[in-house]
Amino acid sequence: MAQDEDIHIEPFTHAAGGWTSVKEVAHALKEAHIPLDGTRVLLKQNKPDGFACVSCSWAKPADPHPAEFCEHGAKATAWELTTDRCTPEFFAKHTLGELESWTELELESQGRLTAPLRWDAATDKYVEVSWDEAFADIGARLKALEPRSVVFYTSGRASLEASYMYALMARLYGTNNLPDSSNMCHESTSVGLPGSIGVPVGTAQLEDFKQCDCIFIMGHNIGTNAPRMLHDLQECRERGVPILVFNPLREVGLVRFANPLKPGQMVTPADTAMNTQYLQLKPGGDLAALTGLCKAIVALDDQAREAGDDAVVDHAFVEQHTQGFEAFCLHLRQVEWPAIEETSGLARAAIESAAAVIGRSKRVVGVYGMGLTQHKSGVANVQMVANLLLLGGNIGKPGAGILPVRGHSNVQGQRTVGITEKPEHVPADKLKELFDFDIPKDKGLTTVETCKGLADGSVQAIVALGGNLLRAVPDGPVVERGWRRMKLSVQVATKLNRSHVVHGEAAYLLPCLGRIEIDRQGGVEQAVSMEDSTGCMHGSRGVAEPASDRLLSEPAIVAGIAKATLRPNKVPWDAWVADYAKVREAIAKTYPEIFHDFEQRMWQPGGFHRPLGACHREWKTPNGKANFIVPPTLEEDDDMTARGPDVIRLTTLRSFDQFNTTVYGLHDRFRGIHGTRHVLMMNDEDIARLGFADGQLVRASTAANDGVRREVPGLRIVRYDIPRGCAAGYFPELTPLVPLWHHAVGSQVPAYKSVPIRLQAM
Ligand SMILES: Nc1nc2c(c(=O)[nH]1)N[C@H]1C(S)=C(S)[C@@H](COP(=O)(O)OP(=O)(O)OC[C@H]3O[C@@H](n4cnc5c(=O)[nH]c(N)nc54)[C@H](O)[C@@H]3O)O[C@H]1N2
Ligand SMILES: Nc1nc2c(c(=O)[nH]1)N[C@H]1C(S)=C(S)[C@@H](COP(=O)(O)OP(=O)(O)OC[C@H]3O[C@@H](n4cnc5c(=O)[nH]c(N)nc54)[C@H](O)[C@@H]3O)O[C@H]1N2
Ligand SMILES: [Mo]
Repeated sequence: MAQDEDIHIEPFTHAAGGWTSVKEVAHALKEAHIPLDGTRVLLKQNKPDGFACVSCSWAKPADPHPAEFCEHGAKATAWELTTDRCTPEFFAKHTLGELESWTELELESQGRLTAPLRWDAATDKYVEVSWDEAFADIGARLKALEPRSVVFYTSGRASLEASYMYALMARLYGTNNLPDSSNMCHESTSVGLPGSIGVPVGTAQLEDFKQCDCIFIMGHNIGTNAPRMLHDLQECRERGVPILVFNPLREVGLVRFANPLKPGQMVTPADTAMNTQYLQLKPGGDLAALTGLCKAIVALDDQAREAGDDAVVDHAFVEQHTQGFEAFCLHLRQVEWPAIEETSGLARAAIESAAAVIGRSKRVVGVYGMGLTQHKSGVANVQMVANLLLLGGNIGKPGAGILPVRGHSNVQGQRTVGITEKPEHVPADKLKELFDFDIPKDKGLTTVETCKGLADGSVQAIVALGGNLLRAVPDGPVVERGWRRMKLSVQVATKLNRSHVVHGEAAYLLPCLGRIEIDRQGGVEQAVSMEDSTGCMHGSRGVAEPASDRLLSEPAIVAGIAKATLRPNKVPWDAWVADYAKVREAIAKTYPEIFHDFEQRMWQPGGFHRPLGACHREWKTPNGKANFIVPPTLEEDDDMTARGPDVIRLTTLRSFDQFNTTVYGLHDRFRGIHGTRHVLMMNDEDIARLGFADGQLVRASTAANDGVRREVPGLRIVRYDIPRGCAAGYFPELTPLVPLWHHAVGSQVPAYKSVPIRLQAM
């Protein structure tokens, strides 16, 4: 834990971006021991002939700026290109038992993994093995297991090529157990939107930002988590486009932004006010706020029509394209304002004023992130955003649309090419035609179900293509106990993390090339591809020399495991590894509508967009219409067990200095919290009401009456501008407070954004 003298807390009074951002990029490179070469690499980031950034999934423009990267992207690049190495010599010095007490930052800071490793039971250490030996033993162990007891997890960074091969391997092996990080992230979107508008992903594209006349942003911290989007938003603000923000915290990037790519803004202190209305709702208050917005829009429409003015609802669109409008309106009319105000934490007048802006606009883009999806009502939240947009006909026309901002740089693409536990989303006929096998019929495990399976012993092995499952999932300690009982864990990774250190009977840690590195197969440089948040596919080519000559690429590792494990099959694994274009050929044959002429189109500036019916008002829903879906409740967690004045609702989020479970440092610059991540941001009045003081250390425990003790001690209370009755703190430190059963109805995305907790003085 940080020493008191290292900790300081002071509000950040500048704009996001600006000089600080430029200085930080240089600092990040220096800290990661990356000399000048790093700058050369950064100039290739998000360029048509370069590599797709390994940080966020924001769109890559067709006409990129010479420096098309942000401070966070630079940091992620630096983190991957570091000259620090975590070698077999390091592991010779440390038992895994010892490494279990290391923090995430300490583990990852050892640098890039360099050689394939096998856990040696006699010494409790990772020892180097040859790739052939590793594959052979993994294959033998997997063959001895029941396919349904094996899980193939993916974190959203692996390319379309690696992901397609991985999914194919799992299905040939005999399981649809293919959960990925999306199960903890935007699965609420993938489950919610098909019923509403017939697509599993967003419809808005970069072009739409140029034409929209209103934007609302709910539950996404753009300044930290998709910073390049600030440039698009800034251009909108400069055109006078109103931006409405719904967020419990006043996030700096959503308040003020100085563009480091615009010299004028760097020389003068000028910056852009990024929002026109900031609605600080309670965590979990979104369903109520959205209901209020829709209710107010319908009321405005009633008034306008009575007065003979232009309608506010797009009735022609509603009539021609949608179903369920009347039932939805009936629901809206029945919900009372006091309930909306109480549940959202927003005043009716504030909601009405936002509704007037949205209702009067002709081209609205609705942006959202984890603040909506990671709730018990995550699916309903997403569908409610769709409802709001449908009222104004804001789906399927230029300048308008829904925009779920995805997490990992290729998480959306992995789902597109078969990483899914749901067999109905896989073109079984095409796979049969191409590879002459029937995909397994049983539904596979989601991430939450995988954790349950670990806890009850039914999951006996995990193969993970990236990620840090143990630190990302709820009820980590329970899951960890199951993890230790597993027969096998195989982790494909770039850097060391807790999911590699905790292990079962047999464990392998297989180091892979990162996306920024040159991937040579038989001397020929290979390219890979990804899908961004706006459904555009891009080619990506590594530019840096690999961290070690013992690394293999992800496709090569997948092929290695596949060949050692699977019965004879029709997949030309070696030919694919020798030439990734052949994998793309197979992807194009499996999904011709999306990926035809893949090889030529992937280098198109701006990428190529996947066809989405909703973008041109073709609704691929069961009834052929866009649907207004009435939410089952107004409240986020109406069945949460514990209530009472001492129970507050915790939302867990990312700091400035992290990428998910990868913690770069202890600073959350924009929130002004330095030197510690063990904090609880709380409202002044709550601190006093509960008898605490600013800076006091407390123990948080989950207020769920299920007999399980979940606690995080040593949390420092930080006075913060946040609504009453709630608190915010960092993931992954606070993740142990989230119960595994506390997840979104329908999508099983853990409700990381609203956990009832109690506090106790320490
Ligand atoms: N630099 C960096 N970039 C990243 C990541 C990273 O860790 N670091 N992670 C990547 C991944 S995998 C993802 S999924 C995305 C995540 O990006 P975000 O979706 O921004 O995720 P969070 O940081 O969890 O924060 C969510 C935002 O929602 C707000 N919020 C919390 N609870 C609620 C609520 O109940 N309602 C509303 N309306 N708002 C709420 C928080 O204050 C915060 O501003 O970013 C991706 N990009
Ligand atoms: N409390 C709480 N918990 C959360 C969330 C939250 O908001 N609150 N957010 C959830 C969300 S949105 C997500 S997406 C998950 C994230 O869950 P994961 O995707 O499982 O976790 P990451 O931290 O992104 O994974 C980091 C690890 O990936 C490996 N890695 C990095 N690059 C590569 C690569 O190129 N190839 C390979 N093979 N490995 C690589 C490194 O070893 C690194 O340690 O966490 C979820 N957990
Ligand atoms: Mo995510």
